[in-house]
Amino acid sequence: MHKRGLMATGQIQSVNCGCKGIRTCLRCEAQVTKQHLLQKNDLILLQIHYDFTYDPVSKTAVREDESGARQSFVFPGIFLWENFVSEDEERELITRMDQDVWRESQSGRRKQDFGPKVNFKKRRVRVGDFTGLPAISRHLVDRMSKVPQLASFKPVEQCNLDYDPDRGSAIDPHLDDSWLWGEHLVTINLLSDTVLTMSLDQGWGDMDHGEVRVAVHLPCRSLVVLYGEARHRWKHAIRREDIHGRRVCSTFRELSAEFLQGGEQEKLGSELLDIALSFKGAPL
Ligand SMILES: O=C(O)CCC(=O)C(=O)O
Repeated sequence: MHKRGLMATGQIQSVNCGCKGIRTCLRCEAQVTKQHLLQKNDLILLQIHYDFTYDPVSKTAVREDESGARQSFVFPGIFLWENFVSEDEERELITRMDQDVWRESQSGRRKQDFGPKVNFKKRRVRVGDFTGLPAISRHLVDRMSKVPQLASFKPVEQCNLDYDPDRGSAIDPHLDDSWLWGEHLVTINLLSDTVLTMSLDQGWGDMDHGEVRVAVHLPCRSLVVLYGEARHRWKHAIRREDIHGRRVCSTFRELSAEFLQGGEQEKLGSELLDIALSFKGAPL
């Protein structure tokens, strides 16, 4: 059992990064004093973590407890494909991405979006300026369909994220929306190895009084699919300390049942998919 202090930093105003609310990166943290970081209404939590590592062969989460005894449980909902792209493809993908504008995003990330215009709070989606996924993704999407779970995967959105240790890039633990986005989240990890941290706040089995975390190692050029429990129950995150060099990822999302055949918004879904899969897109 590891005890560890976590500090939320309150609201920090910043002029030259994309952070809002409680999100921070190294750039905006440099603008405030330590005193501000420790101000009265900052939250300091002592949390207990149980840290497991995901074993892709046995599909289990494994750890050794304080006495050296091995604990494990089946961890459902992850598929990993190592070397999904070759080194040449990786170079070409990055070169193409870098020809487009990277926009500042939260927590020291930069991003490029190819997808419909969405207001998640109001549950509204429209085509907006969406012109499709980028041409270079066509062969990647074809290749994905070789994964049995992805045989009928039709991505309607691609989001490229750029992480840099000098900006303190990270993404906080979260669940992706499931009103608009469907069962599978598919991510290609480029340029450096990292760790996808899966977490359950309220614990698991005997460990019901602490946070349970499972480290999923993502080698450079691998593809990872989250579905089932890993998609809907476990939060996912990339921690700042797991970014060791520039890392770029592309996440592909499909539509939920409401936007597919027989769903209430089938017509809109079909229009969005036609645009997405024309592969003529430019980032928004
Ligand atoms: O960087 C990643 O691999 C995860 C990205 C992610 O969780 C997201 O875009 O919601």
